[in-house]
Amino acid sequence: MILADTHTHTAFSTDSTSSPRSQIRQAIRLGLQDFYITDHYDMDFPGEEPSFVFDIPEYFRTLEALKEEYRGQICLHIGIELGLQPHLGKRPEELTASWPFEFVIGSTHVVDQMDPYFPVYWDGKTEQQGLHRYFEDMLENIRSFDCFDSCGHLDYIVRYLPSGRKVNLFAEFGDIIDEILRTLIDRDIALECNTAGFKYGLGHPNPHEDVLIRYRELGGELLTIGSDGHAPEHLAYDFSLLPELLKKLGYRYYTIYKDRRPVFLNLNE
Ligand code: HSO
Ligand code: ZN
Ligand code: ZN
Ligand code: ZN
Repeated sequence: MILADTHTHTAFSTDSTSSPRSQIRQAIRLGLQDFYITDHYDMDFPGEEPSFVFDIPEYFRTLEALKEEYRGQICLHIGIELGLQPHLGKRPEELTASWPFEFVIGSTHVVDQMDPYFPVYWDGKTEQQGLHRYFEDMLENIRSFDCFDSCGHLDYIVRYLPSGRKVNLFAEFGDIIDEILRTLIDRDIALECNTAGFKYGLGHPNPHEDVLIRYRELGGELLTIGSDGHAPEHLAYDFSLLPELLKKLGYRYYTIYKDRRPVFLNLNE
């Protein structure tokens, strides 16, 4: 079984109401050994009020106390899902250099001041243009930021296509996806397998199996696994499917991070 969930949220995230304690207790019930809370921190998230940011000192105070309280039952890791946008400059790196995060996910949520989660992102562009624009910014983020360990949900945007159609990523965007994967490999950044794709009814994790296969073919070896669960019932979502699926796609190991360094776990255990 998969023994770690490396991508989860609590009420420190604008879009979750789950207390950290309720998430940790569920993770223990599920039998996880390592559990990562990675709340959203998107600098300059669009909107009137600041959102998708949290009080960092309070986050560490709360989670460090819980880490101690549950020591021996589960290994809690204090992580962050950092939203990247090209114009943020040095700010993300300054943040990760200033605080002892144990694991940092770098995600592209906002492109041209819009999150594709909101329908307005799609106004005035074709789906093809909206998808391509998203991958362009992701590539720029991966090239320019040196502050994260794993690339979150590479095809996040396919969850929110207005038509709900299935996209053949390699037929339509193969060149840019290859460039994203090669850049991750060159920079020793992991690729995330995010099982929220199953929760969204896509029938595949994010990214799609084709991307996971291609990453292996190109020599990629760092694969992190996360549910992106915002509530207890979504933790370790469909993790039971993963050992067989990932072995079929050419993987023997998955990766967790301890103090920002990769540790390999066997998919057969
Ligand atoms: N970034 C979220 C999706 C969302 N965007 C909610 C705005 N609200 C995915 O966890
Ligand atoms: Zn979220
Ligand atoms: Zn995300
Ligand atoms: Zn997330």
